[in-house]
Amino acid sequence: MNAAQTIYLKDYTVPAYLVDQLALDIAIHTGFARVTARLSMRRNPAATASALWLDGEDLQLEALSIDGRALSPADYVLSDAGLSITTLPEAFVLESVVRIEPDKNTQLSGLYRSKDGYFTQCEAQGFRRITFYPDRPDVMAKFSCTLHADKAAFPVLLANGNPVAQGDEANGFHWAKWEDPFAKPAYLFACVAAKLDVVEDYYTTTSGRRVRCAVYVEPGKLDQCDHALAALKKSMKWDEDVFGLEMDLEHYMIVAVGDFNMGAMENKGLNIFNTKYVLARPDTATDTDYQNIDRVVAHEYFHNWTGNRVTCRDWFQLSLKEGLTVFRDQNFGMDVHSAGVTRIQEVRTLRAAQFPEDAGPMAHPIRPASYAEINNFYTATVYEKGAEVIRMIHTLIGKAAFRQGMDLYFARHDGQAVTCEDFVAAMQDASGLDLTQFQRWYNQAGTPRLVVKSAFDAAAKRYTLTVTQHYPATPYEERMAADGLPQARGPYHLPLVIGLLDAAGKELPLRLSGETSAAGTQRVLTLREDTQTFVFEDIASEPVPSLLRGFSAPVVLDYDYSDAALTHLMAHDSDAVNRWEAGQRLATGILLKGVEHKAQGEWIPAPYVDAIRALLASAFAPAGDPALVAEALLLPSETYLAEQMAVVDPDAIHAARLALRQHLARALRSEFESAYAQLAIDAPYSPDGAQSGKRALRNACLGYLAELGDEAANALVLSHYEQAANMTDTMAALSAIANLDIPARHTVLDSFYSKWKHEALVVDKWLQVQSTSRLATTTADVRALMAHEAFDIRNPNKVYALVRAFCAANPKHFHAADGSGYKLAADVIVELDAMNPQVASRIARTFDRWKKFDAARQALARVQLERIRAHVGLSSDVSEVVSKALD
Ligand code: 0A1
Ligand code: ZN
Repeated sequence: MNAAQTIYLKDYTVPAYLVDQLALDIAIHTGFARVTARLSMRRNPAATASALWLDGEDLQLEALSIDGRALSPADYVLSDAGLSITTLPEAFVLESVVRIEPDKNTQLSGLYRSKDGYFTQCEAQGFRRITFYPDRPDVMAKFSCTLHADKAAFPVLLANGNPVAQGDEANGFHWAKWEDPFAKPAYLFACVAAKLDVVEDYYTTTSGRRVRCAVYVEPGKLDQCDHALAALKKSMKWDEDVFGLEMDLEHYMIVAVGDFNMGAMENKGLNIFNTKYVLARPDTATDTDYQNIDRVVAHEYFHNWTGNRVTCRDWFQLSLKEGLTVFRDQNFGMDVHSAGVTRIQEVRTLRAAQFPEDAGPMAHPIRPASYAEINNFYTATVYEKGAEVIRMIHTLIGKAAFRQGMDLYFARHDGQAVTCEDFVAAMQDASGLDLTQFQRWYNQAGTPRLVVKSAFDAAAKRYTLTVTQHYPATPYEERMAADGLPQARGPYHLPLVIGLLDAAGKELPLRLSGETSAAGTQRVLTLREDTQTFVFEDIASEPVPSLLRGFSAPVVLDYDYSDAALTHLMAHDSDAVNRWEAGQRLATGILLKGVEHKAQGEWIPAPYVDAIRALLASAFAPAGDPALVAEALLLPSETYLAEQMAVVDPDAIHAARLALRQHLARALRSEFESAYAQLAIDAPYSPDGAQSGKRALRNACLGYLAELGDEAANALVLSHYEQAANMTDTMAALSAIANLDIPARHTVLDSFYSKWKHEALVVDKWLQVQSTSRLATTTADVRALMAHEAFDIRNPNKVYALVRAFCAANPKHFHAADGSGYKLAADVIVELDAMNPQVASRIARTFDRWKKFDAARQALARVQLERIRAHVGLSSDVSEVVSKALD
């Protein structure tokens, strides 16, 4: 653990030595493992430096030799961070033997123990915790890996690539050797020695390669693998169909592990997944879980090209692989589920997670110019905003040119470690569109605000839109300037997709001044300047503009819509995102008024209730889409509302949102009841779009009815729970029950736990409904649950379900006026930091927006942040987050 030291993109230099081959040998013994690494190295002709640097962390060096000649400690310099050697031949074989202690590895980075065996996680810098190595993504080598372990305890031995040999050894051990034919950076290495069950299937690629697809899971869980395996085959087909990209190995393995810091990892041919994104059975997983599995399986699979075949030159370029791969998995999601719903969910996530990040102390561009701890940069900005940036290129140049750009990118860079500029250059060269200015998206932090003004000239039948960009500097720019690296700022190049609706809701043909004829009813307006004006001709009456369709750019759109205009868009816009968005704007306006008046008096307009009634009815019209209606019924979250306020009042926000839900429930009770009855499903469970959409709407109706709190409503919720035949329905009822202060609450929660205590992922759901409950006892309940047998602070999923959900998804209690929520978070961060800094740091991020609250809350948060910062031995992960927050 060390104090945060800043690393700069401008200091990048090429590695002094390259590795052609790496032969790894890992022997797992009781209490320790011995790792022998043979690196075939040569000087990098492009380098000026001549010293060799090998990263190494928590390794006990047992032997080191060059070309078979043992080195003595006088031949190298060894520190906590690695090893350097100055005198070396042009080419040589370096062999090291180290001892490591995977059983004590609570960080879950490098080689570590989980229940069923040993697993690895090497991104970003875990490989250096396995052996001495130039652990940087621009060093790509061909790996072989021989594993040795006790055969009875760890019968499955896996590594990247192809199995080439195996055998038995003395003392009940066995061994297996794997070879990966593709050169790769160390962060893509993986191995597993465990007791696991496996399910297999085959996929034949267009060019005829037969790929063995295998999912390995904890013994006894084979009945929860089908969906992940099917998702893998769907992803393989999709990448061939859409991008012409085929699987390049004969083995594609997914291994599920219960202890994992993140979602999943794209190691070449051997993905390691959090069980959360593999295991699913109708009675254990919700529709959302099923969809997430599709997306994460696809994401890791798509990395095989965008990330593995072409990787990142350095970690500043992380969005090169992540933004692009998220964009690809989003499009997969839009193709295999509903396009509209998928896009709406993305917009919601972006606004809930990324916009606040861009507005807070950790603001950074998708390609930051500096960082203290790279693990802190696996962020919503690098991933989700990164995907939006790729989507804008796609919108600006069009689908066909985008595909040509991808082809050119692979033609130029297959097998290389490259930069974001290389990607943009391929897109520019393929399309002919100048993307120089577009690159600002890679370098500027903060969410731009587009202020749009409209003017209508009835006599001239002319409609004018004036768009002004605002992009004030963020703490990131201030920090860079203080470091002597001022960042130039300027307007963005972005696509603003629009349409115009007439009074009947019809889309108008769009002819810009100077054009001879209209070109359709939807246009991509290109913005490049601080202020631009667009004039539309032949507009007979004042239209309602539908702006930023499909959320065509990651910006805040500021246009002074009347409530009537929003209701009109909600009912008629052909763009699903904007229909949804109109409803969200309307609700946001009402809720902020409610917050201002502390939900007193007549603050809910009757036309809004009518609009919601019409919305619900539209689900049952011939072309109705229940899934979209379910999305639209969901009010803006408390966190989103908080972002809209100058000084956040979490109690007033909670009260207003609850009051609006209760008001709608009372006003539309019979509509919700009849929709609930009509949407009952008889068919056997399937997570498909049609069925899950109906369930989502039915459960949204149940959620509203549960707000009534009378006997009939409570009885309905309890009977929904009793009759639920799948986890989606069970959780819909359970989360409502968790908010009710009724005696049945305890009985239900207790019986749920007894039924599911042996299914870790279901226990996580049980923890989370309690940590996100509204009830006044929640903070005390979370403390009590931390001492429950179901909780384990060393398991990231448990910490995320109980603690992170409390901090991030229960603003009323996290921001409690007495500071009890902040204290709870800080207690966990301090305790966890010593074991798993990455997870501790993720919890610390929930303090990001503390300066938006009132002075009393700020004072309470500051006490906790300072207490964390002062903690002796604090990790660089938490230190970076807390120091930036306190700045
Ligand atoms: N590359 C993975 C995410 C990931 C990153 C870091 C990890 O450990 C610290 C694990 C996974 C992905 O994008 O899916
Ligand atoms: Zn990824």
